[in-house]
Amino acid sequence: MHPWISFGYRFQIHNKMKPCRVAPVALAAPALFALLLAFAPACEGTGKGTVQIFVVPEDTITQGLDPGTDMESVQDGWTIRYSRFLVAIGNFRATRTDTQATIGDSTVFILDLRNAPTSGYVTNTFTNVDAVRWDKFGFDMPNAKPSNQGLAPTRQEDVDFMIQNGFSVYFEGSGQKDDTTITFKWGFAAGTSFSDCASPDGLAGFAVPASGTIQIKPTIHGDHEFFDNVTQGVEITTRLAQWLEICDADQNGDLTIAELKACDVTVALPESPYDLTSVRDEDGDGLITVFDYVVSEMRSIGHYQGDGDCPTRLPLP
Ligand SMILES: [Ca+2]
Ligand SMILES: [Ca+2]
Repeated sequence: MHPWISFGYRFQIHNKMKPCRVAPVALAAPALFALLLAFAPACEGTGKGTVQIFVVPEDTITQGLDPGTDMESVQDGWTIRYSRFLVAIGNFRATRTDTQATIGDSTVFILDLRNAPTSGYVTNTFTNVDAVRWDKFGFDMPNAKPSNQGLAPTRQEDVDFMIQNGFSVYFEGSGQKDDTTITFKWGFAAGTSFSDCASPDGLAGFAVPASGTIQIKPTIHGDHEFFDNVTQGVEITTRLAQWLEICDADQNGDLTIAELKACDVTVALPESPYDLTSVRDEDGDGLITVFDYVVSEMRSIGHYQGDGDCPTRLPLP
């Protein structure tokens, strides 16, 4: 094979995402070699770009869930609203499998998602990043620790509250149906890492555009404790909230963690429609209760680019 043709062949192979369309016959003319180099920066994989991380709350957190019959609604008539929703999130990281190169920042933030800026919290900006597909992306939602940082408009007292309690997630809100209102204030140490994130169209990680910026949006969902199973991948589920009233054993209109731990799943979350296959005994009391169910759901609230999933989840301290 002519050396220039050979070069052209390899050049194309190494730019799998968007091969440079230079015909081998052109490469056979050494006079055009400089021309080829001039075009090379236009091919993906040869430039540099910027990656911005935005932490975004799903609108179930900011606006709540409404009752109704469509897919996203609460099917059994309950209206859910949050008044406070705090998370620990960070250690954003990406790897390209082909070279094992990595980018990332281990900083963990405490964020008030109920009062998040309209476009989310910009937590990180990585510059001078190879303009290729970084196919492995992940992040952590660990139990809050003293080294964690707040970001405005998150209040320092909310940061301190999360750190003092070691929560990964904390929320306050209510469920309302007809004349019944059930309030709740729950924190969980449900530290979890989320990896192998893919966007809703199934593409792994993200592609950095040469001389451009890609916006990465880890998205926190606010409806998982009302699912009828612990989903992985596409969220095929029905949203139900009657268990809020069933578990309020003393019927005082406030559902406590203690009541969740005492709430029998066979009564509150009966088979058909509930599938508790993935629920673990999170508090180690030897029983599967509604508390275990809610904690298991809290280990699945980290998503990617809206409804994209991060199917590899592992417990974190
Ligand atoms: Ca109660
Ligand atoms: Ca348990």
